[in-house]
Amino acid sequence: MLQIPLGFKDQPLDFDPAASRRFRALFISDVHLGSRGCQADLFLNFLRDHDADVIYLVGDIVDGWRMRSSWFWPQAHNDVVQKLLRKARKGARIIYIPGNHDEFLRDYYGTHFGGIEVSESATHEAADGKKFLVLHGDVFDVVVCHARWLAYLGDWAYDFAIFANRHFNFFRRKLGFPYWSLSKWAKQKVKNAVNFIGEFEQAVALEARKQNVEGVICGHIHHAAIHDLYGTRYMNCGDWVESCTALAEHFDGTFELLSWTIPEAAAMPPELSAPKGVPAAA
Ligand SMILES: [Mn+2]
Repeated sequence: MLQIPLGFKDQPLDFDPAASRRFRALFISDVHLGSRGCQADLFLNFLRDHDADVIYLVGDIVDGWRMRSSWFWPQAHNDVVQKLLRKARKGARIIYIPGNHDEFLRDYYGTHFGGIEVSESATHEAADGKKFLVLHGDVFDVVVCHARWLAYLGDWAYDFAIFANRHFNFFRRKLGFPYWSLSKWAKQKVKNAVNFIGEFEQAVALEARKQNVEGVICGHIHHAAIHDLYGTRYMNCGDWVESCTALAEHFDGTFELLSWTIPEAAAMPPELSAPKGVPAAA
């Protein structure tokens, strides 16, 4: 099949429908529609070529926190929403688990729009019967920031911190404060930045162990991964701002990280190798 350079609005896209990749489940997080960093053209392209029986939107799909201050909603962002609604109409089950950037959707747990269900978290049962907790992951920010203190204080402090964090950003938003970013915090504390991915992964994996499931599927830190380093299976979808990755479950229950890149990018002149009108990630 001919691969057409991706992410170009001014070039026709002509995918062979027969060549589309079909999965049992797809997990996508951190698309950040409504922000300038969002690689909507690439994501749209990915959606055209990939399909699944169940699609989990694992948070921060829409960047609502930003939209409040400045409206940024080009056609490609609209096309992504249309494409998802269309997939729902055609029979895919789509479950939207809000993250911290689209937490305005947290008022809508248990409801659905255009066939897309909104839920705080989900348990995904793989083809082989193994169960996985699906959540965005921002509730663990507090654990990452205060890991040493919480370990010292014990289980109740850990549980309380997660409980408090669940409401922390909600009140910040209601009071009109700017969004508090974990990654910004980590970058300022250079020593912690090295460990913060590991600490996040550890906190999320622990939650899977507590809930007695095989593992966890999350997003939030924009770092795709599949591993068993912390006693349970940890899988992170990555993001569509920098890395353009998604997690897929095959029909036999095995999982794979998909990286959506432009095969011809290396051969293209540098000014053509990035989607137009998409500046570097904020
Ligand atoms: Mn997030």
